[in-house]
Amino acid sequence: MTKVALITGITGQDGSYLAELLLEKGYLVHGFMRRTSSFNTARIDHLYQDQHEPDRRLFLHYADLTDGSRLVTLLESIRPAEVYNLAAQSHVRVSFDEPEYTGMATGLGSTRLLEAIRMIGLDCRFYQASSSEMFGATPPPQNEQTPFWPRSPYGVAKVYSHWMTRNYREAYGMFAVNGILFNHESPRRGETFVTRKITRAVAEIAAGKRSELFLGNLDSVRDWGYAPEYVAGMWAMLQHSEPADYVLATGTAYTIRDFLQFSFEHVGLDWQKYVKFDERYLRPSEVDSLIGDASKAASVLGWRPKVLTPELARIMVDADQRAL
Ligand code: NDP
Ligand code: GDR
Repeated sequence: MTKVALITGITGQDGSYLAELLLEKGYLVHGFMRRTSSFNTARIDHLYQDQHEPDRRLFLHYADLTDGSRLVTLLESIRPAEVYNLAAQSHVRVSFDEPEYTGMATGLGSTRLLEAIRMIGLDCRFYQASSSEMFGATPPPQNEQTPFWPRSPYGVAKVYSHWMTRNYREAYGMFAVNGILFNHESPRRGETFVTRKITRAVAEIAAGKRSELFLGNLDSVRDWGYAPEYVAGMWAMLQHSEPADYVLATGTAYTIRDFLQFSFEHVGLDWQKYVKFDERYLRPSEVDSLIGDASKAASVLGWRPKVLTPELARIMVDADQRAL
């Protein structure tokens, strides 16, 4: 029988790659998107099928994670076998400006979804997009046993969602899992995250269209992987016989300076000539170092990342040059 999946946050980076993967696997895919005054579907336009096509396999619905009754109504009618909760206010810096909204969407949004599933008695598997930001100030390497010490309203909201997901698993026997994903990027990464901000600037600087790039803290260490490989890991978590939480990461560590180096040297430029400091991009409390240990995902799911940060930077610069 054809499997039915639901993706919240289908218009985001991960949602778009996951929709592609599930369609390739033969699923019927339903996606929740927000109503916005201008189009927000650029990442999934290539998958879009007209409503009147007879064999349509992608269905989009307006829904906001802050609107619980809408989630109940839609889940009741779609009755998916797998629910991937990827929607969130996902920007760490912005979460300091909008802590309350971040709590409502990134935190309580997951509870609304879990509670909707429980209320209608839906038998489905649930994936929660947990984050390495939950580890915050706890030193690396971080794995499933590492204590959380979130350093932003975003990280705090994700910890809440993480524990609610575990609680629904323990309290109601739900197949609910947390994927604790370290940073993963791609040419579809939002333009205000540091990797994409850098690779877009590199493309523009190489084309002579600009001469400066303003950034904040260049010393933080991140474990950057390639988004399409990470959504395959999400799917694998929901196919396993037992629900459990998994870290996905490359296990490698680079600073923002390293990412600048990889990106600028790919077009033969010296980053130090173009990068300027702007304190507006600093965070009130920073996460200094995230380096993941994904050995559980490797041994249980057979998940192993192939693209590491230097190659990732080149993929993203190439894509931004083509887009320009
Ligand atoms: P994006 O920011 O690219 O996508 C977020 C998605 O959530 C978008 O579709 C957005 O819609 C939607 N959204 C935001 N607020 C709401 C809301 N109130 N109701 C409904 N939808 C909403 O994030 P990513 O794709 O990078 O990440 C996917 C998930 O994984 C997020 O939950 C993120 O926090 C988490 N995560 C990401 C990591 C990463 O490195 N990328 C690492 C670990 C966790 P719109 O397009 O309209 O803005
Ligand atoms: P992060 O990603 O906070 O790790 O969250 P981001 O790319 O925003 O920041 C990474 C590091 O770069 C430093 N930095 C800057 N960041 C941004 N955005 N803009 C700048 O100009 C800049 N200059 C320096 C930051 O201080 C930080 O140390 C991402 C999101 O996708 C989350 O949703 C996800 O959960 C985590 O990754 C894992």
